[in-house]
Amino acid sequence: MDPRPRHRRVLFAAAAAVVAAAGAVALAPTAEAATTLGASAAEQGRYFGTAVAAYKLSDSTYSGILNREFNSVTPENEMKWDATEPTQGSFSYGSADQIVARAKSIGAKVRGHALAWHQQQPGWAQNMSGTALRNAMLNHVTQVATHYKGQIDSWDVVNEAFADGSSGARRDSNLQRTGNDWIEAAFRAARAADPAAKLCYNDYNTDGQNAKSNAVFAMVQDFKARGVPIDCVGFQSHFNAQSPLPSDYQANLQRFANLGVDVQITELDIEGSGTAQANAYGSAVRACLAVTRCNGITVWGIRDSDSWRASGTPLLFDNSGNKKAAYTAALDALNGGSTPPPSTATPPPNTSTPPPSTTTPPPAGDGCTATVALNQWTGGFVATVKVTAGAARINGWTAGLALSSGSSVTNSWNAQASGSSGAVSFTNVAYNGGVNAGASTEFGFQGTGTGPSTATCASR
Ligand code: G2I
Repeated sequence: MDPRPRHRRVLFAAAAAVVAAAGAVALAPTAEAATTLGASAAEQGRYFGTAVAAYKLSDSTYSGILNREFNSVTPENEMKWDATEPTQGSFSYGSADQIVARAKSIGAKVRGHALAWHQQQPGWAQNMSGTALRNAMLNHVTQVATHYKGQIDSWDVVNEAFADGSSGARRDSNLQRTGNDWIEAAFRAARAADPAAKLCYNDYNTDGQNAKSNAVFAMVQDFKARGVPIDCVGFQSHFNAQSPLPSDYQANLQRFANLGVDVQITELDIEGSGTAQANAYGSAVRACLAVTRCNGITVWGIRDSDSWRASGTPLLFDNSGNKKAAYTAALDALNGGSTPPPSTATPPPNTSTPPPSTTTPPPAGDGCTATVALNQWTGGFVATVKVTAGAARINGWTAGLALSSGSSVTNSWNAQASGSSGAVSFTNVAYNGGVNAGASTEFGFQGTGTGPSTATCASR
């Protein structure tokens, strides 16, 4: 059953067709479960985005994942003050324009980041103060927002303007020293320049309720009361052992939404690995989905190696661009599926079935083999199936698996499922049918009951 209103389904299908026509992604093979983060978020009326670095767009692994998975992008550094106005009054948009062009070509939204911030200011601004700095900042906001007028979904107008800790005070900075009203002045200038963009205040350590988020809350409440134009609040959500996903994350997003602004998760990354990391990603995604005004989620980079905290492996793809357990958990949460229980209940042991150590040559006519890595817990499982071509390239494949009685498939990705219980088969989708000799591709599925540990493979 599809709970979405018909117009939404039609819109989504049309959007997906445009993207597919651009050669970027394949259509979701099943109506129930989309197979990419962006498509799945779109089915929920939301976006799933990533920070993008312009210089990496020529990296084919990076670009391939970007084009396939995401329907929103945030330039990681390219729209910051030092990048866009390196010399006062002289603007440089080359790298940022490249990212905006890519976003357009894949049908993705753009989050603008960031117009006014105490960091990454050009040297000339760092040395300014008082009225001269205030005017320079307002001119910067006006010029950049005008350049991108009509192309930005949401702007981080002001970034990180509050102090950490218990003071609830504004952060001291050259901008703050131009007068406490610098934030609202920046928002007014941005609204005048691009009335269609949503205007956000963005910060970190505001993800749960604390002195800092209380101070931001009071500012937003005051802005709404006085008619200062503000439309959204961004929660960066950089999590690690010192700063874990707060238990009141959803409640905190909701209390801001209740002020009449949208909320967005803007720079999500969660240090860790394996099940613990996957569970945290699942929780973060579900928190957003539970808040009607949570428009979307942006992760702060694609592969672990792209992260500003690379050593903490905080992202959804590993250094080679493979999907991590965290990816599956995020996608599963977007699809509304059940997530494996936390490891405390039944330790989902690392029961990956190792691929057979002796490779028997595939029988004639069957130019592929399939192996299953199974993550089984009480009552459910996730199976990741690796399809490997034999001595010749194959142009399509079907993997067959036998489910035990009472077990069934609830959701699959990167393949078209046929049947959900007993003998089930999975056929390639448009983008992963061709596999070169000796090379592999992976698909996966989730189910209830007990998962299979072997698979057969037939090629075309
Ligand atoms: O620090 C993490 C994020 C916190 N919230 C605001 C975000 O804008 C911020 O992003 C990071 C970027 O991920 C880094 O890539 O902001 C850093 C700067 O504050 C960025 O680092 C800078 C390096 O410091 C520069 O040395 C380098 O030239 O990246 C620049 C471009 O690669």
